[in-house]
Amino acid sequence: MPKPLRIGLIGYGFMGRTHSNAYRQVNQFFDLEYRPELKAVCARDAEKVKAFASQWGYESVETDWRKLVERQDIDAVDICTPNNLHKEIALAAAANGKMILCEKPLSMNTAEGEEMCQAVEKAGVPNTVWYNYRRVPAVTLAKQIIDTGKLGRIFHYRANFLQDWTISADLPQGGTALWRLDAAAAGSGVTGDLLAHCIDTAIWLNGSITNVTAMTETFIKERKHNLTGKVEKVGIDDACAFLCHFANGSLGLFESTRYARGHKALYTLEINGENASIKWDLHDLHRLQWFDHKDEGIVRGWRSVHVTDGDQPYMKQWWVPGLQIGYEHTFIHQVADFLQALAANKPCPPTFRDALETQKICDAVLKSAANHQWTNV
Ligand code: SOE
Repeated sequence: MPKPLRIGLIGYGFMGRTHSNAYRQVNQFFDLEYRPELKAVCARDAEKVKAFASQWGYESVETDWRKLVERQDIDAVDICTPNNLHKEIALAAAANGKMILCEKPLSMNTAEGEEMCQAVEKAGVPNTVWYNYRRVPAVTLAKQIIDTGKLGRIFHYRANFLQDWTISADLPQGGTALWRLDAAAAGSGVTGDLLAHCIDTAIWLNGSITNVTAMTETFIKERKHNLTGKVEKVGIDDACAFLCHFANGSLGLFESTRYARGHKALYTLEINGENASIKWDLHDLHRLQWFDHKDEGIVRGWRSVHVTDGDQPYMKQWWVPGLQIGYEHTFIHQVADFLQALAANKPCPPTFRDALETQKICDAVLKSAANHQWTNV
């Protein structure tokens, strides 16, 4: 019988749903020593949080997160709040000896992130940050291939994360769902929200980034604020692009925007090595595009590998070869990995310390954009 791991979830928006779904499904598909138990969910609106609890099967509700992190019947706190609450909650949770699963980005900035790392390290509590795209089977396979050295010397790393949902000037900022547009709640715009994903995957696949040069733009300068009712200056970056050097000598090119009309969530990455190249696209997430220069010349070309076989990452837990999984499964994989790491007394990457590296790069990007200068990470 798996041991229970009693979860206290804080925040029930989009991410609260993806995580709850993962906790509920993980033991149906993975053989694990632990089983998440949905103990409590917390949010300020009592009626809405009760409805969420009954929909997802949480045993109880709280409307004050401080109560939740102090509860003796909670083992792990899952932080799904806007970014400006991550630090305070993580510090309190660590002080109460709770394990922490924190939504990305880790924090509003590096200084906050450093405090969070110190808190979990001092308390000795297991911790992880939900950079879920690492756990798309095709992306994990890319990592395995790169680690064999098959690509040879790496020359280029390219990534995009394109959306179009904030183009309307009538869209307000702040409040439920729209806190991502409010700098006070989010810290930054696409840099912390979308490029952070690209950076996390990039440093995992291609190693550390040493310096950056960036530009940002805020296309809509003022929006009505949902909490104050007033028209206020927009403080987030609507778009951001940066160039960088990786420590392995390769060059990086990253772009993210919420103003790419027609693109809803197009995350793509490409790596060009001396011997081979890899491409991946979130809209076709099972496919890993692979070009191997060592192939016989007359048939050499891009191969489209459909990553669904039992010997490919995570897939033997699912259906039969050829059948697909989706976005929600990346969160299930993360919970499975967290529970396996817990049983083995090992860290589950990205830990807070790993995610701090992404935070440092985001800060360097924003600083470079403000100063118009190359900036060291
Ligand atoms: C923003 O629209 C968003 O939901 C991000 O917050 C997520 O991290 C990303 O995976 C999809 O887009």
